[in-house]
Amino acid sequence: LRGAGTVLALAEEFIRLHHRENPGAGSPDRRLAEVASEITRTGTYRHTREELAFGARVAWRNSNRCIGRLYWRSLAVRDLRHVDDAERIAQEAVQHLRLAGNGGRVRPYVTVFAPDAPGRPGPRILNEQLVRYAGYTRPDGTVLGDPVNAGITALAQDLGWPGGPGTPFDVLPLLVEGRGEKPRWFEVPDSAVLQVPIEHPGLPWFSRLGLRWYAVPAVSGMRLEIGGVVYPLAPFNGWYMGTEIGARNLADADRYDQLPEIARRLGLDTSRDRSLWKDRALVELNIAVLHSFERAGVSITDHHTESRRFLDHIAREERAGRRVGADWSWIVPPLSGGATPVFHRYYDTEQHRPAFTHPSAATT
Ligand code: HEM
Ligand code: NRG
Repeated sequence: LRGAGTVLALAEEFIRLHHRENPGAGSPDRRLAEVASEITRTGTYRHTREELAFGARVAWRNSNRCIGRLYWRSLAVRDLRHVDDAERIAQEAVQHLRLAGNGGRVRPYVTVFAPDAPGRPGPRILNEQLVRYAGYTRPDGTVLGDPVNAGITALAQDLGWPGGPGTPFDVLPLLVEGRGEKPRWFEVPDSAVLQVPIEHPGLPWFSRLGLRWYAVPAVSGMRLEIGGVVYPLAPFNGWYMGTEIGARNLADADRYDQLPEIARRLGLDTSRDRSLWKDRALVELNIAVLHSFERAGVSITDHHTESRRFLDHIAREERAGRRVGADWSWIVPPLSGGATPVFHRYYDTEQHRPAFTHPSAATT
């Protein structure tokens, strides 16, 4: 929890930033006085709609792990700060998926729900993302589905979710904690979850692996912090970079672990590391992911294009007088790192505010 003094200092820093970057908003002095008196009275303050939209866009701009920041100005901000009950939150989260999915032409959105206030924590969604695939733990300890979601799947079942059809790609319900309420589960309708079956442009057997992924990565497990105000529920999305799916989600040994099967079907020698069977399987899987999304008319980017754009972004920001923070180990793609330009340099690692933060991370 933050004292009024910290809130005031963070608020002042943010209001000054907002006015510095938006000369049309006029002199900051009046707004600063207003905010100071509101914080003295209530321990917090209400952002204007302009401040909220600017704060959310800058939080994206400041996301050091994100390679996709070139378009930070185009983030669409849904102001739902008046919504704090589980039922409405579930509805609006589903609406977020529909708006963002946009029939395949994915649009970056953030939906901002009620903020924390002194003694009155805001609502939350316990899922890491609005769309996630269940991971059912079998009695022998193995997992059907996505092992990364085994914990939330068990929690959903504890809360009374009867479970899905039992495929490796069952969409989990949303576990929503309204303000001051216990968590409840809400099914996400199929019609709101755009998904892409994975096939390969040159390998007919590939589709028989039965792989798929969802179109919209909508992160719901991070908090949005703007000028000392914490929005614990502010799900955001862009579109996928192919490697997130093809080099991690479907490939990692502790996720869908598809490389051994793909290598086997490619007829590779999996008994020796130096046959590079993993590398060859990875490339085919990533070709399949990009091809399938493109064919389905669903937005996706590749790691070469996105790396170039990210360096453009840094150059453009520097021309605007701003230093871009970045986390090398997250920015460099998990496939062909050294073949992308983002590999061959270092980055400032300072974390600027406003920011998206993990609830577990230390706060100032
Ligand atoms: C992380 C790409 C939009 C905020 C990432 C990562 C990638 C990425 C590849 C690394 C993920 C990983 O390794 O697990 C993109 C692309 C976008 C996009 C292609 C297309 C528009 C956005 C938007 C926001 C955002 C709209 C916020 C408004 C973040 C944050 C992280 C991240 C906070 C770190 C997540 C974490 O710590 O787990 N992004 N992004 N990104 N992105 Fe983006
Ligand atoms: N790697 C995760 C998603 C993390 C965020 N990635 C984005 N964000 N592209 C996964 O589900 O694979 N975004 O807002 O577009």
